[in-house]
Amino acid sequence: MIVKSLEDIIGTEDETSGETWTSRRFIMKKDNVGFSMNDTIIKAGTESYFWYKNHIEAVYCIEGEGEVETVEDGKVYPLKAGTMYLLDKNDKHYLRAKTQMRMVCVFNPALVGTETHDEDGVYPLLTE
Ligand code: 9YT
Repeated sequence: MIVKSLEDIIGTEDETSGETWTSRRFIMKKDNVGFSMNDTIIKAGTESYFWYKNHIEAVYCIEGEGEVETVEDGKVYPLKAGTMYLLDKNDKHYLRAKTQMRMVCVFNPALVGTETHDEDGVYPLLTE
Protein backbone atom coordinates (compact mmCIF):
# COMPACT_ATOMS: atom_id res chain seq x y z
CA MET A 1 0.00 0.00 0.00
CA ILE A 2 1.08 3.56 -0.70
CA VAL A 3 0.09 6.36 1.68
CA LYS A 4 0.98 10.04 1.09
CA SER A 5 -0.08 13.41 2.47
CA LEU A 6 -0.16 16.71 0.60
CA GLU A 7 2.61 18.07 2.82
CA ASP A 8 4.89 15.23 1.63
CA ILE A 9 4.53 16.51 -1.96
CA ILE A 10 4.53 20.32 -1.68
CA GLY A 11 7.97 21.72 -2.53
CA THR A 12 9.27 18.42 -3.97
CA GLU A 13 9.80 17.30 -7.59
CA ASP A 14 6.28 15.83 -7.50
CA GLU A 15 4.85 19.37 -7.53
CA THR A 16 4.65 20.78 -11.07
CA SER A 17 3.37 24.20 -12.18
CA GLY A 18 2.08 25.78 -15.35
CA GLU A 19 1.15 29.43 -15.89
CA THR A 20 -2.29 29.08 -14.33
CA TRP A 21 -1.99 25.97 -12.14
CA THR A 22 0.06 23.99 -9.68
CA SER A 23 -0.34 20.22 -9.56
CA ARG A 24 0.62 18.03 -6.64
CA ARG A 25 1.11 14.54 -8.05
CA PHE A 26 0.02 11.77 -5.72
CA ILE A 27 -0.14 8.79 -8.08
CA MET A 28 2.08 8.60 -11.18
CA LYS A 29 3.04 6.19 -13.94
CA LYS A 30 5.86 4.78 -11.80
CA ASP A 31 3.24 3.46 -9.37
CA ASN A 32 2.07 1.20 -12.20
CA VAL A 33 -1.69 1.16 -11.50
CA GLY A 34 -2.95 2.44 -14.89
CA PHE A 35 -3.97 5.96 -13.87
CA SER A 36 -2.54 9.01 -12.14
CA MET A 37 -4.10 11.33 -9.56
CA ASN A 38 -3.23 14.94 -8.74
CA ASP A 39 -4.43 17.62 -6.36
CA THR A 40 -4.37 20.73 -8.57
CA ILE A 41 -4.75 24.41 -7.72
CA ILE A 42 -6.10 26.67 -10.49
CA LYS A 43 -5.23 30.33 -9.90
CA ALA A 44 -8.08 32.79 -9.33
CA GLY A 45 -9.06 34.95 -12.30
CA THR A 46 -7.34 32.78 -14.91
CA GLU A 47 -8.46 31.20 -18.17
CA SER A 48 -6.65 28.11 -19.45
CA TYR A 49 -6.99 26.32 -22.77
CA PHE A 50 -6.35 22.58 -22.44
CA TRP A 51 -6.56 19.70 -24.84
CA TYR A 52 -5.61 16.29 -23.45
CA LYS A 53 -5.56 14.56 -26.80
CA ASN A 54 -3.38 11.74 -25.45
CA HIS A 55 -5.20 11.28 -22.13
CA ILE A 56 -8.67 10.93 -20.62
CA GLU A 57 -9.05 13.21 -17.60
CA ALA A 58 -11.67 13.29 -14.85
CA VAL A 59 -11.69 16.44 -12.70
CA TYR A 60 -13.46 16.73 -9.34
CA CYS A 61 -13.72 20.26 -7.95
CA ILE A 62 -13.36 20.27 -4.16
CA GLU A 63 -12.88 24.03 -3.56
CA GLY A 64 -13.66 27.28 -5.36
CA GLU A 65 -15.82 28.40 -8.27
CA GLY A 66 -15.42 28.69 -12.00
CA GLU A 67 -16.57 27.19 -15.28
CA VAL A 68 -15.48 24.87 -18.07
CA GLU A 69 -16.40 25.43 -21.73
CA THR A 70 -16.18 22.77 -24.43
CA VAL A 71 -14.67 24.39 -27.53
CA GLU A 72 -16.53 22.29 -30.08
CA ASP A 73 -20.07 23.28 -29.05
CA GLY A 74 -19.46 26.36 -26.86
CA LYS A 75 -21.34 24.79 -23.90
CA VAL A 76 -20.43 26.33 -20.55
CA TYR A 77 -20.68 24.29 -17.34
CA PRO A 78 -20.46 26.02 -13.96
CA LEU A 79 -18.03 24.49 -11.48
CA LYS A 80 -18.15 24.56 -7.70
CA ALA A 81 -17.08 22.25 -4.89
CA GLY A 82 -18.77 18.92 -5.54
CA THR A 83 -18.87 19.15 -9.37
CA MET A 84 -17.03 16.65 -11.57
CA TYR A 85 -16.33 16.76 -15.29
CA LEU A 86 -15.00 13.94 -17.45
CA LEU A 87 -13.25 14.75 -20.74
CA ASP A 88 -14.35 11.44 -22.23
CA LYS A 89 -13.94 12.65 -25.82
CA ASN A 90 -10.50 14.23 -25.30
CA ASP A 91 -12.51 17.46 -25.48
CA LYS A 92 -10.70 20.73 -26.14
CA HIS A 93 -11.79 23.08 -23.37
CA TYR A 94 -11.39 26.37 -21.60
CA LEU A 95 -11.15 26.30 -17.81
CA ARG A 96 -11.95 29.58 -16.05
CA ALA A 97 -11.40 30.10 -12.34
CA LYS A 98 -13.51 32.83 -10.75
CA THR A 99 -11.90 32.12 -7.37
CA GLN A 100 -8.97 29.83 -6.70
CA MET A 101 -10.13 26.30 -7.44
CA ARG A 102 -8.81 23.03 -6.08
CA MET A 103 -9.36 19.99 -8.26
CA VAL A 104 -8.64 16.28 -7.94
CA CYS A 105 -7.53 15.18 -11.44
CA VAL A 106 -7.33 11.57 -12.61
CA PHE A 107 -5.55 10.76 -15.90
CA ASN A 108 -5.51 7.63 -18.01
CA PRO A 109 -2.88 6.77 -19.18
CA ALA A 110 -1.02 7.82 -16.07
CA LEU A 111 1.10 10.97 -16.10
CA VAL A 112 4.81 10.48 -15.56
CA GLY A 113 4.61 13.57 -13.37
CA THR A 114 6.68 16.20 -15.19
CA GLU A 115 4.18 17.00 -17.96
CA THR A 116 3.26 20.60 -18.75
CA HIS A 117 1.11 21.82 -21.62
CA ASP A 118 2.63 22.56 -25.02
CA GLU A 119 1.51 25.45 -27.25
CA ASP A 120 -1.60 23.43 -28.23
CA GLY A 121 -2.65 22.88 -24.60
CA VAL A 122 -1.58 19.23 -24.95
CA TYR A 123 0.34 16.99 -22.57
CA PRO A 124 2.85 14.83 -24.46
CA LEU A 125 2.57 11.08 -24.02
CA LEU A 126 5.69 10.54 -21.89
CA THR A 127 6.98 7.10 -21.14
CA GLU A 128 9.59 8.01 -18.53
C1 9YT B 1 -7.90 20.75 -14.39
C2 9YT B 1 -6.66 20.71 -15.20
O1 9YT B 1 -6.61 20.13 -16.25
N1 9YT B 1 -5.62 21.38 -14.68
C3 9YT B 1 -4.36 21.45 -15.29
C4 9YT B 1 -3.34 20.64 -14.57
C5 9YT B 1 -3.57 19.16 -14.76
N2 9YT B 1 -4.87 18.73 -14.45
C6 9YT B 1 -2.61 18.37 -13.91
O2 9YT B 1 -1.55 18.02 -14.40
O3 9YT B 1 -2.95 18.12 -12.74
